[in-house]
Amino acid sequence: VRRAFRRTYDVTDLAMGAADVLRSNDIGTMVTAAPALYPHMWSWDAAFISIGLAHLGVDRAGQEIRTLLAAQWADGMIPHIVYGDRGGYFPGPGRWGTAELSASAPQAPLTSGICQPPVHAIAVGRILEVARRGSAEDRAAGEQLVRDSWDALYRWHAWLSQYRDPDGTGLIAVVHGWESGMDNSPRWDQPYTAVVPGPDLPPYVRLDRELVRDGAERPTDLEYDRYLWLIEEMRRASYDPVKVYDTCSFLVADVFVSAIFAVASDVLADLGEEFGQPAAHVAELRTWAARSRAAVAASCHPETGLARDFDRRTGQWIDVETLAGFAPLICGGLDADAERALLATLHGPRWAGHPELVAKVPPTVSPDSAGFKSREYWRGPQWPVVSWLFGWAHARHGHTAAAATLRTETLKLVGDGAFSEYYEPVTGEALGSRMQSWTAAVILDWCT
Ligand code: 9YW
Repeated sequence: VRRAFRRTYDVTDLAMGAADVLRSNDIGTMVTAAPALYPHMWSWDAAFISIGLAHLGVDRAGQEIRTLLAAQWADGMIPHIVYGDRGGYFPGPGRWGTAELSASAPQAPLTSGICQPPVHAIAVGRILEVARRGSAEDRAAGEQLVRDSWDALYRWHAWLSQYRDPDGTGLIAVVHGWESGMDNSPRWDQPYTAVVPGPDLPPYVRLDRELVRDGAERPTDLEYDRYLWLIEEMRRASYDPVKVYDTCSFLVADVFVSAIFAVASDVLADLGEEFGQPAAHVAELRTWAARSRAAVAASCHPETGLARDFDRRTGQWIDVETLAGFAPLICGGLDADAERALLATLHGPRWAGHPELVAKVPPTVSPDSAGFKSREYWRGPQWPVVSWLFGWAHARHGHTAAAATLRTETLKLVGDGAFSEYYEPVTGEALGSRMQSWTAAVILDWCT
């Protein structure tokens, strides 16, 4: 029996609820990604969280970015987790061992040894916009943040270009599904078959299973074995980015990360021009942006029009239909007809406009696709944070009406005030963690 979905929301109430979530997850210099399930700082979460924080105080938003950048590795990588001083998450810093094994990793704070999608320049740009709507102090704080973070963000983009696209193809590779941010997406099923955990995989105990009762909402144990085995491989390469690229059994050019890299490089170049940063660095960012934008467009399947990942180990395109296929809508680069067609597909009856959905929010996998699992993490549920990213990109590329629809439909979805990590698309049930910080942050941005 389908539960009646009658969710009404009040924008002021939602904004107040979102602000409460951010405040209560704030442990001082970091807002943890979620209260119990993720009690540390995650890289791309921190970027979205800082956008939400900007509405509570530009200084506090800047502090979040500064906390993250203080953990940047000497070679330029921004790590995917910055550990706070609480435990409570597996794998913790001991499992990674980055401070002992890597020459580039900081001794403090402790971090993981991989990265996440480069949305940070987008966040700094958005914080500046919010700051410029505020007081003279807000404005000054926003501008100071750009000056203080620009070079670190440039070095981060340079790291991605040098170590994750060494041949200059425009597609940025990931060495772990976690780096995509879409951990167990069906995009990774094929490449993960080549990740074969050895008998010497050290034993471990999952903590997430105790916090999310319904195991069907989280990745499986086999998936976790593979996730952990990749960490062993990287430990053996001492997290040297060249060795990892050459030896790791998972190496996939990620079209969604590449699209984010393209548009974020443009945002960073714009900021660099405005704030008088070195012209040579700005020019490099423009080159990377153009190259990645073209590569994302060139990856599109000739019939479906969806962009595709490329398995660098097997030399094969990955023909799996997921939300990541709409990557060209994040970075642009298609001709006008193709862009309109892709936009229509995203909002049409196979995706966000699917007649079974309670809110017209893009699901991570189409309900019409064989791989659709309505409750399982990145295999079907709707993620408000991803919806915000598409909305931001729509607005940037002039698709104003589509941006407005994503906003109202996502607000409807989260109208229960749980600020969940993800939602069941057919019933609207809140899934995963409640009081998830990045969900609250993007809702606050949309409601303010
Ligand atoms: C995990 C924090 C992170 C996100 C990822 C998401 C999830 C961690 O949570 O990964 O243990 O499952 O997949 O994108 O950054 O919110």
